[in-house]
Amino acid sequence: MALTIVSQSGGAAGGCASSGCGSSTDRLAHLPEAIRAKVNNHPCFSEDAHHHYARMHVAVAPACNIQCHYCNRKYDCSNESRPGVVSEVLTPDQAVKKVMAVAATIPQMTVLGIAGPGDPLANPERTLETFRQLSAKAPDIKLCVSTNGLALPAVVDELCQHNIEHVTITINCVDPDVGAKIYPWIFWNNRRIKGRKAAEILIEQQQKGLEMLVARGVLVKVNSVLIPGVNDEHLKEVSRVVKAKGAFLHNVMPLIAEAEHGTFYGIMGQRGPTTDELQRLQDACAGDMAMMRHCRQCRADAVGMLGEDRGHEFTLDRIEHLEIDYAAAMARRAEVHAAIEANRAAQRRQSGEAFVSLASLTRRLPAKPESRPVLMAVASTGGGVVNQHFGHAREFLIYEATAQDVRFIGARKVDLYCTGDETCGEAETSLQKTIRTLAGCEVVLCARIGYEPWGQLEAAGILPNGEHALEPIEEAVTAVYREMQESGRLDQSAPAQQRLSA
Ligand code: CLF
Ligand code: SF4
Repeated sequence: MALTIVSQSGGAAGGCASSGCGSSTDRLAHLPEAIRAKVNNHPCFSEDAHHHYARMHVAVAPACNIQCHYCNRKYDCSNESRPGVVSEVLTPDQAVKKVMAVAATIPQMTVLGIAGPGDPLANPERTLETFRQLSAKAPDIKLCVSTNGLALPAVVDELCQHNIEHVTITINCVDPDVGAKIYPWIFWNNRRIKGRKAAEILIEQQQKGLEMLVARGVLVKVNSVLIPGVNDEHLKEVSRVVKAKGAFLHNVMPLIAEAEHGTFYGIMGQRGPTTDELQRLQDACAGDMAMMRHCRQCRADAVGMLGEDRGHEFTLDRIEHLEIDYAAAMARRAEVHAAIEANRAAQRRQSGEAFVSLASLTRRLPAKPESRPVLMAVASTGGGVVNQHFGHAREFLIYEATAQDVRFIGARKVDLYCTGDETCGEAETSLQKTIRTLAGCEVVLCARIGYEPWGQLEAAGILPNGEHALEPIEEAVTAVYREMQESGRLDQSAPAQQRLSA
């Protein structure tokens, strides 16, 4: 079908089949149907959905009512990718136009989130006006908001009126003494309040907002920034408390703190967690509730699949003269979504069958330490399949395989080492960095790979594998694990340098 954006000048602008199989493709199978329907195509609330569907943010909310020690919203660099950073602040009208342009161009975009660059609820008129217009003009788009929670209780009812079914609250602590080390001040009832008292009010409002949303049937995700030495141990308690109050998902994210960002933590030399520390804490919290491990810490104006940013395609000067036939766009979007769902069902079937076959092999083999976990890195541009050239990957999806389970444990960003231009002279350095980033992985699955990186990966104890190109990721990971099991490679312990230590 033809593209549904028309410019004014007339030109086009452009279950595993069986639940409990051990595959993670349908971890939502246990949820009530109404909740499955809410999260099925939300790339943040459903891990599987993030392979298939995109999200976008509109930066309509410049002000904030608190200060976090890890934030400096003045900093704006288009190469940056972290929350609170944005290039262009939009009015609600501009934001609505941008959302409709993106929806028509990227039909797999299912969710519009407002996440900054300040706090959306510290800018209630701009945020709610954007939601108001979109719920009327683009009813097929899910609306989502992310907040620090200070102003949340006051607007819960209005959010519900606009059909907002997904809210994220950033909760870094439930103890004001911990909070006082994270938040220097809040702005509350027209006054600046500092120290422990500020943290106490913020925590009270966050918890009240969470309870009010849950009582109204809104799905709540809690984001927590892991700050080593400040709230690392405390986050297990946060997870326990928010789960008890009905939060749907907990997303523990690593602190990003660099001196050049100009944040308090960055300047003071506060370090972020290692990959290992992050994973250990996520695993420790997972006993209490579902954990999100696929967060990419998006910019407040991000557009596209998680991990990619196509915002530069939709700057104001590019979209201002577009006329969008949204009825036609909605029809096209529905077709694309139906095709994605058919593809997801087929992938679940294939991965389920592969896992049943692995489980059956495991039962036939004598008991050995072969079910030790194996980390595999996967190069994928989306769609839930192994489909990317090793040298073109900007991130690798990390899966852990055992004879009982295949699970996604995170994404690791890398520098693009193969640019195909004169920077190729620097390729070796970037490749070495990539190999360091893949520490702990024993296999890297990709669509293709060159001779040079193949040799260097092998020398580092990481086996490149291009034999499962275009297969569903979990099916491919299961198949490689089975091959390792059959060849006896799992009989040995993983080499020391492969242990997770990045
Ligand atoms: Fe945006 Fe956040 Fe909604 Fe997603 S992001 S407002 S819930 S639509 Fe998602 Fe980005 Fe992580 Fe946020 S990957 S930073 S969790
Ligand atoms: Fe920055 Fe968000 Fe904290 Fe406000 S709530 S200071 S925008 S990180």
